[in-house]
Amino acid sequence: MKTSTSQSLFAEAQRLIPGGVNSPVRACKSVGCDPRFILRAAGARIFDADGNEYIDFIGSWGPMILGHNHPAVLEAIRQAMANGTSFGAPCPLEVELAAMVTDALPSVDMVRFVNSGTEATMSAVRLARGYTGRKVIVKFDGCYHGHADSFLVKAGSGIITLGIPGSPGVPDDIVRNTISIPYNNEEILEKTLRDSALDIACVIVEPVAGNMGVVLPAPGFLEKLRALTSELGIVLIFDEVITGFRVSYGGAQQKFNIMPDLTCLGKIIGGGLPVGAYGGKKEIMSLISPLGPVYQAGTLSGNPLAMAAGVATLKALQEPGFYDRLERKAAGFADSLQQLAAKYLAEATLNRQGSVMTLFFGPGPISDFDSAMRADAAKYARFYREMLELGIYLAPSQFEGMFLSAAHTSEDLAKTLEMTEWSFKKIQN
Ligand code: KE4
Repeated sequence: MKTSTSQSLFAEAQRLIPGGVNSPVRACKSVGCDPRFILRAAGARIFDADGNEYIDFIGSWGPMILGHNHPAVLEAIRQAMANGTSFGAPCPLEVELAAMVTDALPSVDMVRFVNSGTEATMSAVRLARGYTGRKVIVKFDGCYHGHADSFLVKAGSGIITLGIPGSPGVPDDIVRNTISIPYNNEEILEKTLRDSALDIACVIVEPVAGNMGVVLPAPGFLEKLRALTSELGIVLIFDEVITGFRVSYGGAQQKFNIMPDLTCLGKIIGGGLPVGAYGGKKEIMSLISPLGPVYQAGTLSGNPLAMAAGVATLKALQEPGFYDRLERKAAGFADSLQQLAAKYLAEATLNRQGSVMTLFFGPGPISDFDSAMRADAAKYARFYREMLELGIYLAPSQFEGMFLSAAHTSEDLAKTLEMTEWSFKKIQN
């Protein structure tokens, strides 16, 4: 593939932007190649600056469940744009999207929109600390909740991908108030919560982990987590930035029938524009300024264009049968991928929740950070590079998800499987 334009853009970008990217995982460092600079996207496809076309399985890291540039989303943004891009004042679209989110999630009585998943999770943790008067938060190894200081302890996503233990710049007294324990380990969970109950403000969890690769909750794990946090008066925060409106219209909490105290959202609810949100029980959300004393604010929160994109996206997701069709498509693709992996790879484990999945190049079962780390990231990197050259755009990390959308056709998936078989053969030796 010709990549000279991307290469020269990357050289210039590295002069001006740390690592040449505005988010580390995009630098493709862990998969041993330079990033392709993308000019445009449509449906299940993206097109780079050298004119190369790819079938896209990143989908902007989750938002593009409808596919890129869905006509209804584009039209909604166009209409909103004609009225102005930002008011710094409340607008009707915020109310409309808030109503859709609270209707979709019975555990969410009230919601506050922010501009990113990180803002959502950091605000939810501040709120939990304000509500309980306690300082300590509990997270799970390999889960990623954005880049706020409290979360950069044994975190997933770019932290795993770049192999860094945490991050300089996070003061010890912040780290001291974050406990990170193994995902899916009920025994350690119970001991940790009971030993420090009086100090723990909240547990924040990805109900389906997506940042150490996709890792599903073990049967009973989320139920145990809910029972313990309820008993001990600890706020349970579901970080549904990936799973919200992805694994079902009501998110993982609907799928697994668990009512968290607070929920964090992002990605899909912005339809590709910058939106995050946190919400939950009125008793807790009432503490948020200006209603209550816990402060949180944002210049562009509730931005009309982003709200319009979110409303249009959620309306499209309400189409009868949307999730059933996506599930059938994803299940069929995963089965075929699993068969190819079994045929060509010595060790492979496919974890999937609906339309988000990860093929680990390592032995299963993969149920937590340590087992995910057994995967052969170097082999994945070779696979990634082969697929990229064949026009298949995967996550540039073994420890991220692969996202299918409504826009992926059966021909797209058949071609992807054909290219996968070709790539498996190439990396075998
Ligand atoms: P943002 O601040 O990146 O919008 O959201 C942070 C976040 C919070 N919670 C979960 C479960 C998340 O997955 C994320 C962000 N996801 C990563 C990819 N797994 C974003 C990609 C990137 O960092 O460039």
